Amino acid sequence: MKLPSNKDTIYAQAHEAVGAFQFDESVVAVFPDMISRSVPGYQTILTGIGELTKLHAKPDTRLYDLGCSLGAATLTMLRATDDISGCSIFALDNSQAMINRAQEYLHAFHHDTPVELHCADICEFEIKNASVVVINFTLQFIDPQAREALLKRIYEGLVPGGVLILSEKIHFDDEALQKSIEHMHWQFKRANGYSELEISQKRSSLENVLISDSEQEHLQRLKSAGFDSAGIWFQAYNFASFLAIKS
Ligand code: GEK
Repeated sequence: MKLPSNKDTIYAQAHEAVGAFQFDESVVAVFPDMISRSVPGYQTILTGIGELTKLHAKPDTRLYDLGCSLGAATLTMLRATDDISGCSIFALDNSQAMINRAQEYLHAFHHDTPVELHCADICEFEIKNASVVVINFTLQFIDPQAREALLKRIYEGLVPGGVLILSEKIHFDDEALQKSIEHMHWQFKRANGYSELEISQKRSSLENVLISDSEQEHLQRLKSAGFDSAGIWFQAYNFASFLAIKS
């Protein structure tokens, strides 16, 4: 199910000075359009989150959507837990504007699994008795120094057999590879109607806000957090989703 959205034109006009990107009201109004025209494979990842949830969610456990924005992943997890008794979903975001709108969408969708929406920092919220934890394109906005501690807390909060689904924009340490794959991403944005001005202003606004890691850094960090099994289950250009399983 696609969430309704206005067209993203935030960077269509030249800004005198491009400020740091913020998840405010103006972004909330266009968010589903923005993310699906900017992140290759976004819808496929949402579908995959549903499938992986069906496979790994256990009765009487919690599921978490950390950095839920408008709740797109929460909705796919809700559908996937229809037949699993005693599950509850905790969806968190530290943008009040996102949480308010997510609340409206979730209200309009009938479901049996209870959902708690919280305006909270994912680095501080308690994670326990979890069978599925999703972080869909949010770790990249967390202070790099705080990332390992967050993953460790997630690992500790998972039940045996529980999984973390982590999607991120990644970079490549090899310069030639990085250049070519970044080109593919910009072509994807052009094909989706973004102008050169929009692409370059958005890029400036995300500088020092979205800090990516490489595939190797992610895998190393997941291992240090305690996960024995971890790997990429989906990748489109420089956007990848990892599955990590607690044995
Ligand atoms: C989706 N998962 O559609 N604590 C809580 N939330 C945070 C924090 C934090 N410390 N930092 C950033 N956020 C969604 C898409 S968007 C990805 C996630 C993107 C929130 C922020 O407010 C925003 O809503 C979200 O993380 C990132 O499947 O815009 O590229």
